[in-house]
Amino acid sequence: MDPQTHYRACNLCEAICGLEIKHLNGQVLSIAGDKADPFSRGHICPKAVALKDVYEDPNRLRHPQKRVVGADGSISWQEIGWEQAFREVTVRLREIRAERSPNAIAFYGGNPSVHNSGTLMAAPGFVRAVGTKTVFSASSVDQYPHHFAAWQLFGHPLLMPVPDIDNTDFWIIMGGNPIASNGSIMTAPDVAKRLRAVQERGGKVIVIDPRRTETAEKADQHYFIRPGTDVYLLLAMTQVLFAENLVRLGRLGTLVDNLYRIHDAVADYTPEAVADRTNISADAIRQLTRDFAGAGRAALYGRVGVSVQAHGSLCLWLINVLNILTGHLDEPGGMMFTLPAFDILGKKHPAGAPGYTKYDRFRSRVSNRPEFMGELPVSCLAEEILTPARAEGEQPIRALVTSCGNPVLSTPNGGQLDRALDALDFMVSVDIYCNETTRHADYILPPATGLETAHYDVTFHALAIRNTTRFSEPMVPKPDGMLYDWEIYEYLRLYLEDENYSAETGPKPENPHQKVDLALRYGPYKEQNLSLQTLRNNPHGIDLGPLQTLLPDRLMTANARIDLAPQLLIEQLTSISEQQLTTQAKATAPENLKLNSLQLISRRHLRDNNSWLHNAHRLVKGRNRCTLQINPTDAAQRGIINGQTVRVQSRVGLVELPAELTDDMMPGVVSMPHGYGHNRPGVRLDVAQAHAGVSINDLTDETILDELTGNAALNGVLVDIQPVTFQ
Ligand SMILES: Nc1nc2c(c(=O)[nH]1)N[C@H]1C(S)=C(S)[C@@H](COP(=O)(O)OP(=O)(O)OC[C@H]3O[C@@H](n4cnc5c(=O)[nH]c(N)nc54)[C@H](O)[C@@H]3O)O[C@H]1N2
Ligand SMILES: Nc1nc2c(c(=O)[nH]1)N[C@H]1C(S)=C(S)[C@@H](COP(=O)(O)OP(=O)(O)OC[C@H]3O[C@@H](n4cnc5c(=O)[nH]c(N)nc54)[C@H](O)[C@@H]3O)O[C@H]1N2
Ligand code: SF4
Ligand SMILES: [Mo]
Repeated sequence: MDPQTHYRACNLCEAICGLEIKHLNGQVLSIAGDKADPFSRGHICPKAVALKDVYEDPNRLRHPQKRVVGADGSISWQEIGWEQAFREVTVRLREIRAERSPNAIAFYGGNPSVHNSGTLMAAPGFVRAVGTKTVFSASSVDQYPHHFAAWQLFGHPLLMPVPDIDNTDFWIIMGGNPIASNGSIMTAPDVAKRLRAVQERGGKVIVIDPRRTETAEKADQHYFIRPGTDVYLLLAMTQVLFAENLVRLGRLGTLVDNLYRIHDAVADYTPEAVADRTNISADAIRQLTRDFAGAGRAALYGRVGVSVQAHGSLCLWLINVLNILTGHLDEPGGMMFTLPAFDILGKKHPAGAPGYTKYDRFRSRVSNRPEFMGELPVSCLAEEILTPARAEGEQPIRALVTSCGNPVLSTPNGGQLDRALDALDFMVSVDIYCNETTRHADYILPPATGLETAHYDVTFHALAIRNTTRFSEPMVPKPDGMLYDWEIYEYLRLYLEDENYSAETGPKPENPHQKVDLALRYGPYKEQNLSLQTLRNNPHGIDLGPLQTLLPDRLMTANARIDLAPQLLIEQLTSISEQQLTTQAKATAPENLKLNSLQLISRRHLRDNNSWLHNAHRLVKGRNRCTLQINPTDAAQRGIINGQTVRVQSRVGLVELPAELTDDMMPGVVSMPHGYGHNRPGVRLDVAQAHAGVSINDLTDETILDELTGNAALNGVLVDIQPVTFQ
């Protein structure tokens, strides 16, 4: 038999590159970029080959696992059938719900949920069947502030603008490293080439980051900014716009309200007032603002670095405001809105309706944090488990379902969460590995994954810098005895809803990809006769053209206007203006830390993918990437030499790892990758354990949050660093 060729989109990161995979009888022979994909044009990165590794990985779970504790306390895992797994899991969930309450059962959804249309569309049905409000996800260690700003300004949390980098002449990147991450809230395959193209047409790229990143290396200019101080830079840039009469609202002039309130709110934040705090000189702030305002086509783009900090929501709000005030929002080459073939925004609210309301409808029990988008901040998860009921009717979490997530490594104070998971009565994980989180589960339910699945990028087409659409079929049928993720959620729902449910005679799981078909048929491109069948006939994907100007039609606010100065954000700004110290600095100043503490930030490497690709041999080989990067001056002050093991301590924990001395770090700031720390008992990841590293989130502090959203402030944590001396 001849090898077959399979075309699909890589679902590992947000770039959704097209792949061309040669395979024979289910054996992967090669993975290359799909040159006929109109969007990615043949680009791939080294992670794409890891799809083969995951597909073949002997550690990947292929049958439901039940944890068995022996008489001597030893733990073993028993392979069981699906019928037994579904029945036992739902019996326990029903019991806990009856004895306690639905809210005693928590749910955590991790990042791959969004990269997996089966989970994305089927998991919510199961959560509704449980009836719990205690829902968490990786969104609150990531992009909550983006959603919050989008909701406050444009009326819907998913209406987030993306930089039109193919047409821009001036691109400011704050707190993003797309050359390593391949872009985020900006689906842009081959971002390196697109960045180069900006420069080749005479444009400029400016990076603002406490680390001289791989992106900064390629940029025209890079400014070191002190972690957590971006809000002050943004306030000062806005102040300069008013002070130098650079505000040009352009087409949006008739749509915006409360311009004067912005003017008043920023008036005190002159460049001189913020220069020391931010580490960016007043002259540089003025020049940057003038250049940005004066550029014909310019985009100010911020990402994880400005989102996972104590002022995340203020930063994302001001970034949007700056784009609006300079006429760069909703204009080619600026920050633009997408019109995806599967439109995730849903229907507009009827005139007079209150608009989007999913904020603060309820609060977390222990820290009183507001709900947002139907979820609570994951920083609260451990305390919700560990804090007993303090009053009649209070309901601690007693059971947890995790889906595509590894919060022990990915959320702040992961060490505490690790301990909290042991205190649960019951835990279930829908996951392909037994890792740092899922090893605590009573049952692990592994879905077919990657090459075995059908996939439509519901989310990332909606965040792409060009409107395109593409559907991936499974490369091979899923192996006998395996279920797709959507089947697992649908069965859990069916067994939960009816205790006498039988898979033989009862209703069958509903394939969520039918929803894709409907969305395509009745979506924005219905005149082009889009359907699942059209996409099947076009396996390289279909180009729907560059981003278009969409306002005011696309606005989702109740009054179809943009309030530049929403009350919640103005109040938050007033409260930080009144503080001498930032919330972050206050909360991170533990008495036992020395005054010469450094600020810890995270970094990403092209060959990592959060916590879960370290079992792919070819992605972890080579030099150890789990190092503490530190500026040589800071190292010398502490007597630290390159390669030496250092002890890093924060309020919440302590880790030891090798130091890597580099001028790429701003003095006063150190960096570690996240997603490492595989050296825990019971983890079944042979390759990852041989490259275990340590977890940055054993240092990050769950009490430091963005006040408005509860998003974790993972960056800027104060740490004390000492060389480890061997005796
Ligand atoms: N300090 C620090 N912490 C961070 C960050 C940071 O920059 N610094 N970044 C944050 C960000 S942006 C994010 S998004 C989070 C990510 O946080 P998480 O989503 O909690 O972590 P991941 O490492 O992505 O875990 C993915 C899990 O999904 C499983 N998985 C993979 N494929 C499938 C599949 O097809 N089906 C199922 N059911 N499971 C699958 C993997 O085995 C793994 O257990 O981490 C956050 N944590
Ligand atoms: N290779 C790889 N690709 C990935 C991932 C991965 O783990 N590995 N994860 C995926 C996920 S889940 C996401 S969300 C995206 C994230 O995509 P990006 O946002 O591009 O990710 P990072 O590389 O973490 O970039 C954040 C930058 O912010 C900087 N920074 C830290 N603190 C501050 C600060 O206070 N101010 C400013 N201005 N900058 C700061 C950091 O130095 C870093 O360079 O990447 C995705 N792609
Ligand atoms: S850039 Fe992202 S989508 Fe493209 S091949 Fe690499 S991991 Fe896959
Ligand atoms: Mo993320």
